[in-house]
Amino acid sequence: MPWNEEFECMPVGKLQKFQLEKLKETAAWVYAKIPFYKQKFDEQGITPDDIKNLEDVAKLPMTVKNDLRDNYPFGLCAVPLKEVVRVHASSGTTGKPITGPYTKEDLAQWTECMCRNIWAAGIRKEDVVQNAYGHGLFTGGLGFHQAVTAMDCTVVPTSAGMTERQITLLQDFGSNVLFCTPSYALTIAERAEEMKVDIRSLPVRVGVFGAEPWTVQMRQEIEERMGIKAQEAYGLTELCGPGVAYDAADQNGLYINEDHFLAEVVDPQTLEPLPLGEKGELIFTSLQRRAMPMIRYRTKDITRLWREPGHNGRTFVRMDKIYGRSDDMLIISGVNVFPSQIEALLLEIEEVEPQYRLIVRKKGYLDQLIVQVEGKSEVYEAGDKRRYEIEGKIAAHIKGMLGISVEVELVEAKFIARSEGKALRVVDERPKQLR
Ligand code: DLL
Repeated sequence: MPWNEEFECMPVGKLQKFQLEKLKETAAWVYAKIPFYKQKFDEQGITPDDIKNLEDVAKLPMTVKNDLRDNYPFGLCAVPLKEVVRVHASSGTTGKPITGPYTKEDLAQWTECMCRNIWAAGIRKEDVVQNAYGHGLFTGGLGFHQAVTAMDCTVVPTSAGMTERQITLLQDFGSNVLFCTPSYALTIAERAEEMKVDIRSLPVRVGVFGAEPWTVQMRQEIEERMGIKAQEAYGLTELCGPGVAYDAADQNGLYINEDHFLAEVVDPQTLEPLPLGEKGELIFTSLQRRAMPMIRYRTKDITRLWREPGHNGRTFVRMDKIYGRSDDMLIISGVNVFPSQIEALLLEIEEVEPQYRLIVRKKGYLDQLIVQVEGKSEVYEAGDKRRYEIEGKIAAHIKGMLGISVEVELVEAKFIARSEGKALRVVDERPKQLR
């Protein structure tokens, strides 16, 4: 399956007409099939017939993660289970998991959306792909698997973990494509260095990374360390998994599969829609899903959207790399800070490794941020004086760029647990009621 030129390059007016038609269909579908949505529409005094243009999406009620938890496992499913051919789920860190059921058509559409992502990364039938996303309930493994299978690539489904074996298989099979989270890509690169394997000289030439926030600086770090191009995948279980948005060879923003997902950006406090270009919370309405459509789903992901002629004639609206999640935003000395801003600054310091953790504590009434980052071994081993010097340098850099005072702890190699999936970057030690 190649890319979908018809939709990916569709003139915007025609695309928006298509979106409107699908939005009306989806609203009618959820209103008829899902009591939860019927009730929400009724409470808001709106029916599917009130949707006359795309902006009318703003009249529809929003859906949040708790709605999915409250209706666990299949309360938001619009079809009987016998029409569901797959169920994925995401564990989340608190509470019940949320489910992602698919009809046969949903699955085919998801595969097609993923093929666009993989094609845009320059991957073709001849390629040998090592898929190190977790296989199972997580949408990453199977989502990528089914698409490369549809594209007739050679797929090696290693799943995540057993890092030494990942490296040995990369060597033995000569895979030239790697799929995993960006933090796992770093773990693989580091382990290869320890195994004295020159990963840059292996045939791997491109990776498709996603499932967690990572900065442009982190992308460059991975590209340099592995000698590859690092492309991106974005998505969430609630909408299908990966396949919602992806970048192309120009690595200039992620194209949103707009024939399937209608994107809005809203002010996370007032929930008012924001114009293109402004930073806010990303909201999605699925346009073609049948088993579990989503109406104005609040992703909590912060980004901005823009539209301009794209790579190879693509017309889809683009989103910036995710800056962070609104629930990961820290308020330090009155300044809003995303972990990604700290990541970008740490990666500018040559004496440290790209392995860090942010610890948030309460000190009196104020939040206190402790930045733990691994020093390069020669720096860490040079003794206390050198360590204090680097800690001071990092703190001053952060103060200079973000205006906040943080405590920096240079820690030794391997102090920070290595990730095989989504990295844990923030440890919140504040009492729950004070967060
Ligand atoms: O992480 C789906 C996925 C799998 C995407 C493989 C890409 C690759 P969930 O586990 O439900 O689904 O987590 C969704 O992960 O709301 C974002 O906060 C974050 N996320 C996903 N992709 C990116 C990305 C999968 N490229 C949540 N950049 C989303 C930043 C991302 N954050």
